[in-house]
Amino acid sequence: MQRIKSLFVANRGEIAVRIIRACRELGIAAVQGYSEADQDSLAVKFADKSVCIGAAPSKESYLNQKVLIDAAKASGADAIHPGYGFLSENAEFAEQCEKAGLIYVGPQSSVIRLMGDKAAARKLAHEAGVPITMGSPDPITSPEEAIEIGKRVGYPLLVKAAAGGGGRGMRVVTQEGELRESLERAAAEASAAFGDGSLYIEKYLSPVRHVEVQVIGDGNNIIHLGERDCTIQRRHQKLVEEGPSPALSPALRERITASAVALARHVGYRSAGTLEYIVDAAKQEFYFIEMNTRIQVEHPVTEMLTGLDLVKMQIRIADGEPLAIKQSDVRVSGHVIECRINAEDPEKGFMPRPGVLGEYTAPSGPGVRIDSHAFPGYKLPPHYDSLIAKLLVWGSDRTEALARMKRALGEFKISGVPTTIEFHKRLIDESDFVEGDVHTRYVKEKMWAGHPTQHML
Ligand code: MV4
Repeated sequence: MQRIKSLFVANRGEIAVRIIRACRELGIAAVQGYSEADQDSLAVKFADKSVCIGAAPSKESYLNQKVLIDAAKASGADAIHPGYGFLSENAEFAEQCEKAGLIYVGPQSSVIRLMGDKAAARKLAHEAGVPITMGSPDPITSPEEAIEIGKRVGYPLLVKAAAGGGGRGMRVVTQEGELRESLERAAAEASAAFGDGSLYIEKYLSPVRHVEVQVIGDGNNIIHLGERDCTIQRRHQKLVEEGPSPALSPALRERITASAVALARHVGYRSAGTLEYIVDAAKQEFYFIEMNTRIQVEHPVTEMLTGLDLVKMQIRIADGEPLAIKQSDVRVSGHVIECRINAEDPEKGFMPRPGVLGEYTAPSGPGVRIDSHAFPGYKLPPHYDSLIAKLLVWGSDRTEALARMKRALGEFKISGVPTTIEFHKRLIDESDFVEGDVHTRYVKEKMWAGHPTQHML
């Protein structure tokens, strides 16, 4: 007994298109909420119905909770999908949807709230037996307490905002003499940015890789769908994701995925979620850092590796269906690489460069998937992120995937805006990347050394 007959898409761009496609395959009508800047978007063209939800600035449209919920109700939708970014990890929004009688496609609002507190999530991980870095067990209450922790775990330290995440509000402290001032500044920044100045402290590990485990559950049956390696990033913006991670031995993979399932089970997780870890490849050790309670940009990496449709699974679970598969049904096959094609200028610190696309010719052929909302003549609004397309390739092994990505990048023709295509072409020829020998500071230190940066990590 399918309850969801019509679903409201509270997002834009490629993920809106992705959600509409899932709805279409499930026989669910899709209602697209769009801002004035997105009137001519592919999502509006593909949806069964569309509703303008306000002006171009996100605050007046994609972040306007009341307008979105009212529009969803007025359209007759039974459910709402938040996509990624915007309101996708806002516990208040999920709760208001539930109160308004809309099925929220995502975890319970209580779980979003729990994991949104990154200090609490760290503690839950510890309870579930998941390794965490040395540091404060709770948010710190005084500079003296922080100094004690510093003496115990040693420097460098990383001061993190409990309400932050994704690298926002993080600060490296190299010695005790800097600690007081760093705490003051970090607390002030966190208060201003998140309305919550709570901080916690961890030993800063470097160099590390960034590996995340995809989980999906119905609250009772909770499984993992393997990992993705997102080490190639710059200023916490991911540029390339791949799976399986070239840095994990089979034994380490077994442990990290088992730990993710243990933590997801500990909170009775429902929907798709991702557990982020940092991995010390040399020592073959891993540490949980945070959990994302949304569908992620890079979810198609996992879809291509497993043959599963994560967005359809999310919708079915939200509709009350039990998860249709068990862990032993999941097979990760081959190797997948995703390159984010952004309208950015890598020569200018990856500065966003919105504009109008002239030519837009996307690659295709064996093993290629493109998730995009772009087309020739598309005007990229300056109000949102600069993603033009996600280019994914599958290969029977990493070598084939690399060759295929190189071939596909060569076919990709975009004019009118600078893009990250040339960056990816360069990366794919770097021996360190080919050999899988990279860390999270690789792009900054090895590939764009000497270019302007605006960030400390
Ligand atoms: C760390 C770390 C090193 N040591 N925590 C960045 C994003 C946020 N989710 C947590 N992050 C990090 N936490 C400790 N104790 C290094 C990072 C980090 C990072 C992590 C994943 C992907 C990219 C990164 C880039 C810089 C720093």
